[in-house]
Amino acid sequence: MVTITLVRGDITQQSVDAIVNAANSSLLGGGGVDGAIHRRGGPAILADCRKLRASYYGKGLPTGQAVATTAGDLDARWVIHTVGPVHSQSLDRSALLASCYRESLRVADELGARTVAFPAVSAGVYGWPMADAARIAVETVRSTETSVEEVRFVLFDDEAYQAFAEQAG
Ligand code: AR6
Repeated sequence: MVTITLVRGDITQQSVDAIVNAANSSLLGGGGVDGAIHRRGGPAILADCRKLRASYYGKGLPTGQAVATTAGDLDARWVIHTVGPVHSQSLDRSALLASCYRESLRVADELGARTVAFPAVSAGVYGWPMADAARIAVETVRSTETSVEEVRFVLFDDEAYQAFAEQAG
């Protein structure tokens, strides 16, 4: 069974097989985790993303899916880009958020990654309430069959860390 660990910190500083990026469907970068990963990982990541756009994902990577690129200068072998749903008050998009974790683990399995770091997908710019984002993240990882040995949630601030600690504890 997968071991869940929690770290307070910056996901770009993690030493793991794969770092998951909370991307947008353009795959061409943005703010938050996405901006930090491209900044620290260097231009090789964007070059791979552009190739993916030109080949498989001309219309962008759909919400809830995941795809891997090089990790460039990061201390990891791959970045797995996933597109979280924007939170909605009127629509329940939690299945799409769960899909981000499941699909990222599926891609990690295909790659042979054993350690994977995740941010709190959708819980920043995309507005997902942190407690609910943490519940979906932990429940989905626990209920997904995977060869990944460690899932490390890397939480940027106290609120995020506490929310994940309540779920994973
Ligand atoms: N390490 C770990 N967590 C971080 C880091 C970091 N370096 N930086 C921010 N966080 P967000 P989203 C936390 O907005 O909500 C981008 O522009 C942050 O505090 O990065 O899925 C993309 O291009 C929050 O708890 O991702 C998309 O357009 C969590 O990571 C859009 O934002 C996720 O925040 C995606 O929005």
